[in-house]
Amino acid sequence: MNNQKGFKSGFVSIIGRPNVGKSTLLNHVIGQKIAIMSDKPQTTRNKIQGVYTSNESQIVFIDTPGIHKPKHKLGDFMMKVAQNTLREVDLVLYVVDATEAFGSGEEFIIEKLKGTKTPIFLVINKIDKIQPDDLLGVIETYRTKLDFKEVVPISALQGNNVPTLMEQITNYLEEGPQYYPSDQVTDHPERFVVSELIREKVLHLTREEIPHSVAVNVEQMKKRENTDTVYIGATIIVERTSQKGIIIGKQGSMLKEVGQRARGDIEALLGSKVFLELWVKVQKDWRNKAAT
Ligand code: GDP
Ligand code: K
Ligand code: MG
Repeated sequence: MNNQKGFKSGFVSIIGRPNVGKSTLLNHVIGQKIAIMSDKPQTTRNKIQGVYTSNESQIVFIDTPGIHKPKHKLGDFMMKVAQNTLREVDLVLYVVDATEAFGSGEEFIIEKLKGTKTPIFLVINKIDKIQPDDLLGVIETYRTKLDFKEVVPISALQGNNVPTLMEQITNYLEEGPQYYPSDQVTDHPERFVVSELIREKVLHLTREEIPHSVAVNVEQMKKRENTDTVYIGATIIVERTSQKGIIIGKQGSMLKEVGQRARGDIEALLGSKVFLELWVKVQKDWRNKAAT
């Protein structure tokens, strides 16, 4: 973990209308530098979409649901949630589509943004689809609507200018701690659920032979570069060598079965393909040790 002087960290919210390229941007940023992302809705107010960690900084991307025009009552509520989130983050990336004419959807979001003191970057995406000359017009249109701290044209798809965007973001962050380990990208609840799913399979398949005290520690959970696969490495911790033998089974057959069943559930949980690697470790009295 990094707590060195000069290390910067902060929370950033990516907002914008559907299809402007928010997910593509996040995937591009996170895809190279860690991450697991789940599209599953979560009940927590501030869903972490991804964590970018470099030697100099850590940027935690926070989802901001409900920034669009509300269609019903829940929409009004979501709008409040969105505005609270915008207040709490350090920086807002407002992503727009360079190929789309400015319209009421953007007007609506800009009205909401006017109420926040958080610095806002205008990120003009899909510049690979327009002529350089046309970009100036797009910039001018938006500039007159709101005071953006930075205006950054990018192509999230091809990666053009994304490194510049990351630099600009880092410039706006304050010195701070590394909140999450470099290999971690989801918040704790998901890791916990994953470990519980594995534990459940162990207990179910081994019946009474393995006590409930068996523990599962998810060591790594990481999106593999340029794939949709999430790598998960986890250790099953037992107290006796005999228990280790049972969990591994004949020629590894039991562990294989545990892994296959757990993987199915985890894939459903995360909504992505999972490569699951399991180890079994004997650690005498781990419960007592853990308590001290
Ligand atoms: P979101 O709804 O804002 O998350 O948008 P997505 O990231 O899902 O992107 C919507 C569509 O726009 C997808 O088909 C993307 O491939 C496409 N897209 C996103 N960024 C770019 C870009 O920079 N250039 C081009 N040409 N297409 C893009
Ligand atoms: K969003
Ligand atoms: Mg999206």
